[in-house]
Amino acid sequence: MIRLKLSCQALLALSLVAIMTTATAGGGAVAQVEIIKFKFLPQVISIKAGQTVRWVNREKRQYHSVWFEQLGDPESDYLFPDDTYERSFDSVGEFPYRCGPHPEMTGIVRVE
Ligand SMILES: [Cu+2]
Repeated sequence: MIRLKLSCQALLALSLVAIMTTATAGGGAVAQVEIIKFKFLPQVISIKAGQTVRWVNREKRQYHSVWFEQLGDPESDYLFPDDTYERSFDSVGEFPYRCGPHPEMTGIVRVE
């Protein structure tokens, strides 16, 4: 019984890995920005209208946020290490954003 439970968990973990790999593989609907050493990387990301951007905090300890202040968005929740935030973009344009606690941390989403 215990054995069966374990293998179910292993299967679930494997399928989660598969799903995540698919989502981040090139050309998918989700573009990824990593947050590391107080920087958004890439700092400028180009996507197609309708695509989603996912921010992932890769810091060891530091939290950050993603805030499209100029769009009138509320600031995201604080992203602690390994936390993610997603936002999709339907209209073409250049959308600057920043980190709430660190105003010098900025990035741009360019929607084509
Ligand atoms: Cu920050």
